[in-house]
Order: sequence, then C-alpha cells, then structure tokens
Amino acid sequence: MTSITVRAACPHDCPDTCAMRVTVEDGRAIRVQGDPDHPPTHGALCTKVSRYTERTYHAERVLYPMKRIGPKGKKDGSGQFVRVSWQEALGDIAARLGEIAARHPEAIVPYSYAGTMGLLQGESMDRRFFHKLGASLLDRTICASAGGDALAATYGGKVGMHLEHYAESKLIVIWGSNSIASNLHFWTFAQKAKRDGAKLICIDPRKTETADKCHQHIALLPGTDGALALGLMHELIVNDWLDHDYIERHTQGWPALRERALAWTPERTAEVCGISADEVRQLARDYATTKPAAIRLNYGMQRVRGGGNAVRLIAILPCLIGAWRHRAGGLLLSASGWFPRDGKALQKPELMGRRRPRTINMSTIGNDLLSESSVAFGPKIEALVVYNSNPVAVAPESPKVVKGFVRDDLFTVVLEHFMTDTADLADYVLPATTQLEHLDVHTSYGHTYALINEPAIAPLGEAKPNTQIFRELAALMGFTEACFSDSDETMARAAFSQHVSFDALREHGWVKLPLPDAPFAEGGFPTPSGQCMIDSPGLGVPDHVPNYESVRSSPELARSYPLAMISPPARNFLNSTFVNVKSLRDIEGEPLLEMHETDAAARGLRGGELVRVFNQRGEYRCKLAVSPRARPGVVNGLGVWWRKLGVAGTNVNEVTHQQLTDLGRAPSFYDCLVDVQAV
Ligand SMILES: Nc1nc2c(c(=O)[nH]1)N[C@H]1C(S)=C(S)[C@@H](COP(=O)(O)OP(=O)(O)OC[C@H]3O[C@@H](n4cnc5c(=O)[nH]c(N)nc54)[C@H](O)[C@@H]3O)O[C@H]1N2
Ligand SMILES: Nc1nc2c(c(=O)[nH]1)N[C@H]1C(S)=C(S)[C@@H](COP(=O)(O)OP(=O)(O)OC[C@H]3O[C@@H](n4cnc5c(=O)[nH]c(N)nc54)[C@H](O)[C@@H]3O)O[C@H]1N2
Ligand SMILES: [Mo]
Repeated sequence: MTSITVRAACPHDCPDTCAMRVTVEDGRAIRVQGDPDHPPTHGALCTKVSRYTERTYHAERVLYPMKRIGPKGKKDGSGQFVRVSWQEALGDIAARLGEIAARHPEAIVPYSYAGTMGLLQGESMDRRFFHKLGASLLDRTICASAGGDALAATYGGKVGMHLEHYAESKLIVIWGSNSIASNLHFWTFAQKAKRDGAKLICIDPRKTETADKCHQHIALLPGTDGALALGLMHELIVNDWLDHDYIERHTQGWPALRERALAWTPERTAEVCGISADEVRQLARDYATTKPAAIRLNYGMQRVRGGGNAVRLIAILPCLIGAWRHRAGGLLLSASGWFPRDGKALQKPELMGRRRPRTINMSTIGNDLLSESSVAFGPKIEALVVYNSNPVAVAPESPKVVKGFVRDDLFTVVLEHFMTDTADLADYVLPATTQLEHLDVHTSYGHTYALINEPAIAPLGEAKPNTQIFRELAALMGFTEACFSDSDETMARAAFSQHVSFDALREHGWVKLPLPDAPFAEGGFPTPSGQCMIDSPGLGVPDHVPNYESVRSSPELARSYPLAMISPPARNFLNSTFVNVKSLRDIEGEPLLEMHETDAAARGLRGGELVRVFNQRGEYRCKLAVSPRARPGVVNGLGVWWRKLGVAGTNVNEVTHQQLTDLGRAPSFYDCLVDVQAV
C-alpha cells in the first residue's frame, strides 16, 4: 500500500479558507485534516469539510456529461437525462453558443459564484472564454458587494485587522456574525481573548450559538445596525470619548456626520432598533472605555436595503475612538483587499477588444430571465452557462427564478458535481472535478495567507476541471489566442503580482502576506488621501437607511405580513452545498422556522407542526420551532435547503425579493416580511 499526504485548501465560500492535508492511499483519498502548522486553521476543520471525502465519493456524483431528453421542470425528474460523450456534449454546446453569438453574443450569460473560491477554477479560463465570446458580463453581487463597496468607500478597500490579533483584544463586538457556525477559526481567537478576560458582545437579531457564548447579546431588529452605530456615535460625542487627534489627522468629513449623530439619542436609537436605551448607552461605554476594542463585522448585517450605509457607519467607529492605534483594535469585515491578486493576468479582459457588453446582475436573475429584448435591457437571454453556483436554490424570489429556468427557449449548461435544483433544469450537465481532483490557488477574506491546493487524486469518472472544460470549448469555438492553451500551472504562476510565489506555495502549502502589524495605527488607509473617508466622494456622509420591508418602514404591508424574516445559513451546510450529504443533513434534520413563543401563541401555533411561511411573492413550507433563538416580531428561516430536499419542493427564497441594497447592487435577503400559518 502506498500512502501519501497532499497539501490542499478548503475551496468553500467561508472567511476561514483552511489549509488541509489529504491522506491518499492507493490513489484514494481517505481523510482530510486541518493543517496543524497553518496558524488560522490550527489543525482543525469544521464538521462539514471534515466530511469532504464523503462528498467527493458520493454515490450521486455526476461523473459523465448528461443531456436532457424530457421536458424541463417535470415534477419527478425521472428519465430526463441520458449520458453522452464529451465530444457530443461540447460539440453541440459550441454549435448552440456559436449560433447565438453570431446574432447577439450578449444573449449568452455566464452565471457563477463562489462554489469554489479558487482563483483558477473560479475566475480564470471561464472569464477568458466569455470575454472573447462577447457574452454579457456578470455582476457578482449575491453575497458581499454592499459591504465590499462600503469598505471601499470608507477605507479604500477590503482591508482590516489581522485575524490572529483578536486573541489580544479586551472587547470584541461580534456584529452580524454567527462565528461558531460560519467563521469558526475566528472564534478560536475570540475564545482565547475571552479566557484572558475580554468581554464579548454579540449584535444579532437571532440568539445564535455564538450569542449563547458571549457575555452579552443585543437582539436588535434586522436592518437597524446603521441606527445603532449613529446612536453609539451620539454617546461618544456627548461623553467626549472621541480620539480627537486620530479624527483630525486620519479622517475627513467628521463634522457633518457629527451633526447627524447628535440627533440619534439613546431613546430614539432604542426605539428604531427595538432594544433598550440602556443597551445603547452601555454598549457605547464599553466600546469607548475598554482598550483595545475590536469589531468583527460580518456580512449578515448587510443583506438589507441599508446594508451599505450601515457598514460605512460601523467602519467609522474604530476611527472615532482611535481603536486602530493598537494591533488588537479596529475592525475586520474582509481581508481580501490585502492580496496582490493579478485579476488581469488570470481573466484577460483585453479579449473583449472594443466591445463593452452589458452587465447582468446575478441577484436579479429571476427578473432578467423573464425580460424580453428592449433598448434598455438589450437582447433577451437565450443561453446561460452556470458553474460554481446553484441559483435556483440561492437566488432571491425563486418563484421567478424557476419560471425563468424552465423557459423552453432557454439553453442552459450547468457544470456541477451533483444534480442540484439548477442542474435539474439544464439542457446539458457537465461533470466538474472537486477540490481533491484539481490544482488551485487561494486567497482568503478572513485571514492573510495565500494557499495552494494540489490535486490529491485523479478525476473521478469523466469529470474535468472547470478550466479544462472552458479550454476545450474555446478550441471548439475556434478561439486561437495563445492564452486559451495556458495550463492550470501557468495560470497559477501568474495569479499573484508580488509577494506570493508559486514555488513557495508548493513548498510550504501557504504563504503569509507581509503586512504591517497594526495597519492603520498612523492612518495610511488605501484611499487617495490615506485618510478614512467619512464623507465619501459621490456618496456624501452615511445615514441610517430603513428597510424596504419592516413594521416601521412599510406599515401598510406589515398589516398583511407582520413578521420580519431573516434566513441565515444552517451550521452544517455551506449555502446550498452539502445539503445532499446525508450525514450532515441528518444533523440539520429538516427545514426549520424559529419563532418566539409570543408570536406562536398569537397564531395558535405549536412547535413541531408544519407551517406555511408566506407573503405576496410565494410560500415556503417547513417545520416550526418555537424557540428562544427568535426574538418577538422576527422569525428565522434557516437556509439554504435544496428545494427538492425540502418540504413540497420549496425553500426559503420563495418569499425573499429582488430589490437591491443601497450600495453594491446586492440582494436584501434579510429585509423581508412574512406571515405564518399552520398547513
Ligand atoms: N456553516 C456555514 N458557514 C458559512 C456559510 C454557511 O452557509 N454555513 N456561508 C458562508 C458564506 S457564503 C458567507 S457570506 C458567510 C456568511 O456569514 P456571515 O457573514 O456571518 O453572515 P450570515 O451568516 O448571513 O449572518 C450572520 C448573522 O447575522 C445575523 N443577522 C441577520 N440580519 C441581521 C441584521 O440586520 N443585523 C445584524 N446585526 N445581524 C443580522 C444572522 O442572524 C446571523 O446570525 O459565511 C460563510 N460560512
Ligand atoms: N435566503 C438566503 N439566500 C441566500 C443566502 C442567505 O443567507 N439567505 N446566502 C447568500 C450567499 S451569502 C451566497 S454566497 C450565495 C451562495 O450561493 P452559491 O454561490 O450558489 O453557493 P452554493 O449554494 O454553495 O452552490 C455552489 C455550487 O457550486 C458547486 N461547485 C463547487 N465547486 C465547484 C467546481 O469546482 N466546479 C463546478 N462546476 N461547480 C462547483 C457546488 O456543487 C454547488 O452546487 O447564496 C445566497 N443566498
Ligand atoms: Mo456568501
């Protein structure tokens, strides 16, 4: 028997991007473990990814190209696909795309997100292919662009504290993050701080497992974080807890925001946020007087109409008290801006030539698939190529998404590991390799180490890496540019413009970026002036932006649908990935809606019964959990189940909407009113 250990990286869309070691015996991966030497991973993987071999060798892996033979959207899904050769599949796909491109290249739309975060399998040969084709561009907004644009407007980029320094903080505000579920390796550092005497405060409408383990939980109403930040500023001003020197030298625009914040008394703030004025006062006091104070902001709080403004307001707080002066003070939302990633070398935008194709926003794919040709919209969408994403399950307002995907005149190709809800509605499903079967290089949005993923095993069945599928399609389309012959290793070597050499990655598995310890102790934000932009060009000074849907901001709608619904991830799934891994689905049990006992009593509902969660857009069915994890007035619909593995073929996105956030053109999944009845 031969046994080897291969260096790998977790591919999933998670801030932790763990370094892994894969044990391979006689060509079969038998174990994945966390790399004990990689500081953020510290030898530990989450429950999901420690089951990665179960996913790779899953009996239902798509291992051969499949072609649809039956109608789209048939309920039982039976007998709709037959196995075909790669030659037949790619030949037919190239011919269909070629025919559409000859008329309207923009009628072809790529649809991908972060099913893998790898720079090769996620954003390299695929982009080259669509750039050369002249296809529509895709605005990849579904997760983080409200917060990302807010950071860019404030700090000049997606930059923040080092993960490891949270271990030395004395106050950690965990804001819009269920760290134990979705940022586990941050939690390790927060616990170290806690043992050393730090106070942990969780700000979240849901009483999560993370909130359980913090000293304090502030259960504000969804979408009111901007108001809370303004209320904290009010207290910092009236108690003179400001670091005037830091504000003077390293920020610009404070006087106008100061005026605005003075109107946000603790009482007004408390009323908007649905908390007490004392909670506002005490939080401000803790934040201003405990040093060093750190905020771990996460994307959960920006999935509402005002998410961008709220992130701007919160990102200003550490400047007002000079928290950045200490390396264990400041804020982290995303670290991805620290990486010297060479997007141009990977994606070759120059292949577009003089063409400037339209951009389709992935978050409104429901509406866009149902749009006819028009001057404003451009040509009707005739073809979709989906990879690294499962839009039929994860995109908002799924009744419209499904209606779009079942269009008979839509040609859909899906590159996948499994027959997801999206693959079920494809014309062709192409088998893609998993992380154990291909080469990749990775950055992270939660730490500051680049990583390599070496292939551990040969591709299963006839699966191919995304890069290879696009390489072969490019050849069939007659694209002759030399870049279409680049190997994965050639692209990996070009992925970083400095600091990270491929050879070093190969040797060590990961490379730490050379960054200052306390990056903004003396200002030096990556903005043109080096200052934190409180007043940002074109945006002005941030303000609280109320939800599209809430009892306060849409009282008329709230008469019909009085409950606010948020739909954060289930701990044992990764968005919709892993829902089909039985051992993980067994832990989650079934789709759940958490409701506070007063709301349940008012509706005569009992825990354990099947309910319909509904509004003017659709109806989701799941089991009710009467639970202290829900606050009054807010229900938590844990996501994101595959529709076909949920109840009555529905999931939580039946009721979410396609209206976009104030910045970043992102969906507002957690800005949603519903009501609930027994089935
Ligand atoms: N186990 C697991 N880990 C994951 C994922 C997963 O699906 N499962 N998903 C990954 C992905 S793609 C991402 S983007 C991240 C997501 O992780 P986060 O960025 O942490 O975002 P969410 O999990 O959406 O929400 C975090 C918390 O915010 C709360 N929240 C909801 N609305 C509000 C609000 O208005 N204000 C405040 N203050 N809090 C609010 C939710 O109740 C939730 O507990 O995690 C990644 N990691
Ligand atoms: N209601 C509600 N909806 C949400 C959210 C929410 O909190 N609430 N969260 C939102 C967020 S934060 C995000 S990021 C999105 C995520 O939405 P998606 O980006 O669609 O993520 P997943 O659901 O994990 O689906 C990723 C798919 O990519 C496939 N995949 C993985 N690796 C590869 C590969 O190498 N090649 C190919 N071809 N395929 C691969 C996986 O099998 C999986 O089916 O969902 C959003 N939707
Ligand atoms: Mo995400």
